[in-house]
Amino acid sequence: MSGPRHVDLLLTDARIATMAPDAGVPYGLIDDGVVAIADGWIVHVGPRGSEDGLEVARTGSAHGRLVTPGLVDCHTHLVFGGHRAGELEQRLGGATYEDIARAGGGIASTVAATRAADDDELLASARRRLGWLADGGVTTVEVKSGYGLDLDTELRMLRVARRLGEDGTTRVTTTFLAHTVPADRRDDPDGYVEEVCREMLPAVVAERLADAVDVFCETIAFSPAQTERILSAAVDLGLPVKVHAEQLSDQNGAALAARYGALSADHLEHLPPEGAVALAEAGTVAVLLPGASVFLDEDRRPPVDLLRQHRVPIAVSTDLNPGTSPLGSLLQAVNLACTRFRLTPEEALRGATEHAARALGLDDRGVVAPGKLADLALWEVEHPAELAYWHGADLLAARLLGGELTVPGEPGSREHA
Ligand code: DI6
Ligand code: FE
Repeated sequence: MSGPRHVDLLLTDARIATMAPDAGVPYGLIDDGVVAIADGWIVHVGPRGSEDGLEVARTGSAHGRLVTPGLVDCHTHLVFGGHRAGELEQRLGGATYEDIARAGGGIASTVAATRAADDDELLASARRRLGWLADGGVTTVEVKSGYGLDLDTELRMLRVARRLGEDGTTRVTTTFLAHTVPADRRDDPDGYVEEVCREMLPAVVAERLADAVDVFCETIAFSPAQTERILSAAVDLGLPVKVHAEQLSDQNGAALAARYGALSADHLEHLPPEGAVALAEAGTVAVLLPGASVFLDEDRRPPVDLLRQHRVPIAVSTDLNPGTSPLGSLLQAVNLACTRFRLTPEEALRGATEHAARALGLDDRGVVAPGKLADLALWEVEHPAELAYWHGADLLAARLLGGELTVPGEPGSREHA
């Protein structure tokens, strides 16, 4: 045996919702616990006193606050130009999301604004939105492309997303999203799909700009056959895949995603029973996006009982985007997942931590346990269910990213705990 284990920081007096899946108690709760951190990683978690024998350099008290894993937002489109507040007014006047999209608004209008923005503008607005999420306890965020639709702008979006990660305030994973067929290619959608597969994806891979590939499988975007062509090209290039599936209609997108071993199938309001079975068999995570459901005022809800029955892991995310979910708080999505989709607070919090990490294919975060990154959120609440209960409230006291403290309101600040 070597000597006592060196610890950089011992966090004490913490009520820890570890979210460990096998803990046998709700939320994996440790009422009065400690977390030991070395080199940015968690090396020990346990009740008060369990730290005996560790060689501790520094101790910091959580003062009885609730500690959770840093939140993981596994589905966002937070890099884009402009905004679409005008469409809210149009929809309140009676137009539907599909009406606006077919009339050349919708995604197409954000594509125009994104192409027109230079890299610095895209970076500045994305940083601001990332700051909202970080101030709400998010430590890892997935960022999709998909508002360029041409090679140059798609690459620019992904480079901006990578630069957000290099800021070091929040961990960023990137996804190339085949979002829709651009207006000037509507006469030859299959030709556009071939361009995505033969030019865009290889260029993205050559620059290592994407950690995954996503396709919007929908009547206003890509057909199941086109979606399959893109998934297959992505898998051939060695990239994990995911699908925007069954958001507005049943296209069998979830079953298709499962067939390609997708990390996740996202939205799922129109998921049929066979789709749930397919997700379960493939181990694909169901990502629920209640912000879009509320903003579009969709009657249809994802079949949560069916997902539970087949033990499909459920994640919850903001879907932060300018058209269907201008939502800058993951806890708000957790709240809506409960009030609108009837998830339990524990399911919803697991959906923004453990299962969200799984939806990104990451097993080094999302749980407070030894061997995981020291990405933590400290909250001004007593019970973890409160995280799903209060909404529109600033509950975050602090975040730790790799063991380093950041304080809400200063997403760029890096002071030591
Ligand atoms: N589903 C959505 O809800 C967003 N994209 C997608 O695939 C909407 C994107 C937009 O309207 O800008
Ligand atoms: Fe989305």
